[in-house]
Amino acid sequence: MRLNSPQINLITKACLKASRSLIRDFGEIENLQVLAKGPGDFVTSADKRTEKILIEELQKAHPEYGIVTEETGVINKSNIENRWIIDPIDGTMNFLNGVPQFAISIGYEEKGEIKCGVIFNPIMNEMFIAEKGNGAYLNNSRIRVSNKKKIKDSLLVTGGPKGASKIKDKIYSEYINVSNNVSNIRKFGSAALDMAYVACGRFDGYWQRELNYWDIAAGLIIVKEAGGFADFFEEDVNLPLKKNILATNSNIHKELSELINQKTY
Ligand code: 2AM
Ligand code: CA
Repeated sequence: MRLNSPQINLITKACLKASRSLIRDFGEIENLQVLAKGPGDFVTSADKRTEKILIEELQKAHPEYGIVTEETGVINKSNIENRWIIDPIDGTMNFLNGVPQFAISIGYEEKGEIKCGVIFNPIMNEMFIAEKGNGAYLNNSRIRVSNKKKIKDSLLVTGGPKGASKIKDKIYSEYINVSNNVSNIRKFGSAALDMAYVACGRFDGYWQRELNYWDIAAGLIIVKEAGGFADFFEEDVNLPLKKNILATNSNIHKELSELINQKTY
């Protein structure tokens, strides 16, 4: 592997350290204390413990960096030049149900641009890594998006709507519209892994509305460095923190974008 920025080394070390307790927690899932955070959204003690370890490890090297996390919120708010964007467990619902489809996701952002990212599924021992200009990797192997040319032959992945969504009908009709034009669609429950799977060609494309930045920050650079496209679509001025994301191989991007933008609802 030829990725060697100090930030990548820091993130991968932090992920490996945090994953030890995460793997233990996953093994004892039934004993975990579960708190309700809201409809369709849960937080576990494992989530908090994982995040604490990640923050401690990253802060050892750069106490001055800004940090945006799912559980703690924003640390060092004034530093917007260098920021870690952290999701300690993406795919919390899977984790809680004993489904091994979840990941730690960490992106490093410099002057508003994601420079590198890591998505680590500790159960499958799959670490997806990318650094701007240096390609994307799964463990030690270079990865690329699929070469599927036609959207009608494509296998896509999506997610949502979340329990509290106010646009459920819109999301369902969009799903129907897309599914009528592709080979099939999966719903795996981790935005970070959905993007990582597009990056390594397991899926040809992914779209989802109403995500948070930490769900997809690392995925953005991993898909792009794997030769794919990743964009936000339909930014909502009333919900500036929510992201609608579209990530595909290099062939079907325009077609999927058009399908999503067709107003059938
Ligand atoms: P999480 O597991 O960290 O909560 C599942 O479709 C994807 O949507 C996961 O990446 C999940 O992240 C995210 N998700 C679940 N509930 C959400 C919410 N209320 N707001 C934004 N994203 C959510
Ligand atoms: Ca998440």
